[in-house]
Amino acid sequence: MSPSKYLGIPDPFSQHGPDVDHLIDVVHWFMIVLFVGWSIYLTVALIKHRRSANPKASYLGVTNHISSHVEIAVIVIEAVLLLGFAIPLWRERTDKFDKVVAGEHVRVRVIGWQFGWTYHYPGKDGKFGRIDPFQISGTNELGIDKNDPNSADDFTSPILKLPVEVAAILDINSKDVIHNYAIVPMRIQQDAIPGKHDIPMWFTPTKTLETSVVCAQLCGEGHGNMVGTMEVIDQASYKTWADSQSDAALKANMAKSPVALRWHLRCFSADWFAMTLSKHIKVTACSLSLIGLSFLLAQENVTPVQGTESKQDSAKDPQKDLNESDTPEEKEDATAEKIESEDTIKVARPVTSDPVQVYGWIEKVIVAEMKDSLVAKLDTGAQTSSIHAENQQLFERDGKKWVKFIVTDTREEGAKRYEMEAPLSRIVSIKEPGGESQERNVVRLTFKIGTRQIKSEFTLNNRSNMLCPVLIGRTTIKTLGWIDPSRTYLADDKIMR
Ligand SMILES: [Cu+2]
Repeated sequence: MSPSKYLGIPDPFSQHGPDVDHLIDVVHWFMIVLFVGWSIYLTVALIKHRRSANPKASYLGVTNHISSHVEIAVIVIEAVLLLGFAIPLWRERTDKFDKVVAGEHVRVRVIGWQFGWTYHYPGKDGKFGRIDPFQISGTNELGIDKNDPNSADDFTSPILKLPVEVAAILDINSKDVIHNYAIVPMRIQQDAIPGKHDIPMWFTPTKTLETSVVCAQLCGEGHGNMVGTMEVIDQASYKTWADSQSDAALKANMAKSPVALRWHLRCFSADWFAMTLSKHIKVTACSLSLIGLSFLLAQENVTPVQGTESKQDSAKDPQKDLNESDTPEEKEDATAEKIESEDTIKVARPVTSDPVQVYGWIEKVIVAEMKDSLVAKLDTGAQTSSIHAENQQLFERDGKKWVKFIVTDTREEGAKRYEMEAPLSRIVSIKEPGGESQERNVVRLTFKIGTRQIKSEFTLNNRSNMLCPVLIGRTTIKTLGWIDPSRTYLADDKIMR
């Protein structure tokens, strides 16, 4: 009889699963023996040493050594459990890892976030693209560097698919807080620690199944929603699925064809061509293809310098711009310069190389904890976002300056008034044409637009005579997507550029 059968845990579906269950059984048997033993001892002690049978207390107490022997036995059994079962099981996990990496396996990166899991597959080339946290955006949620040739056939999936009877190595990481990736039927779990390195865990599924994966670490209010799906399928179906996903990703990336990828592909085809020729011709062909390549690049005006420039642009932290207390004039000049230099490129440059969401020039937004939405104008002519705020009051909290203010819909008479508080980011002075300069408080607020939730700086001012109570400026827009100035309210529709 195994106690683990009565604990409500599902059957094991991994090769090492029965070993874990065996350990659970041994520990539980030991606990049962201890429980029964102690219960008998306590009952006997209560009856034997009751007050009516022993009116006079004994000052000698127990004279035999049975209790010491029992204690030694408990220590020995615990040592056997640790040294004989737990440590060998752990050793098996860690020592075998190199062999697993060397043998046939499937490797997937598992990224936890508040609140869900995303899977990053390396694609047909078996190599993961470089990860750059600064490139994380609404359309590139893992920050996969599209300029890295290894990322060309990488794909992501919202569910984990694995082939049966092939070792699976999962590299666990997190985008925000500490999570714990747990697959109970596989008898395995691992903390997901945000940071530079993925933490690997491995197992071999023995049977096909569809099951849930959970977060086993309290990680925030939505922790309970961190339930994902995992499918173990037969090897042929897995190969078909993985290959088709990889091909589709490669095709999509080729269509977008970032500079580095084009470089890579040109070098690759030149290499292949050269390999088919004889040794002497090979050298000539290589040098020729190199000369041709540089000529081609020079002609197309796609210089490597521009490639790095665009990479730096997309890698730039969008929030950094918001924090900079830059003068608006300087910013304008820089933008103008950039537009001029891009005149030679005939296509519009997207925010990222992925498809981006298109928004109307007017959208509904929900600011902070508000129950009703406010109408927002998306204005690429304005740099910073602003919001209509009444009764602004500065106060101090924990040695920091905060602002208390009231937000309300200026377009509706008697609209609900929301009292808000936020730490003061900075104060800007704004010069109205022909007027005196005015100081305005700037705070960081979270708002929802469509399915996106964004934190952005807002200038608090009186917008009662403006068209909309909220204005979204271009520092925020550039992290959102594209604007279609001929339409309104597109945020809820998935319209992609
Ligand atoms: Cu979690």
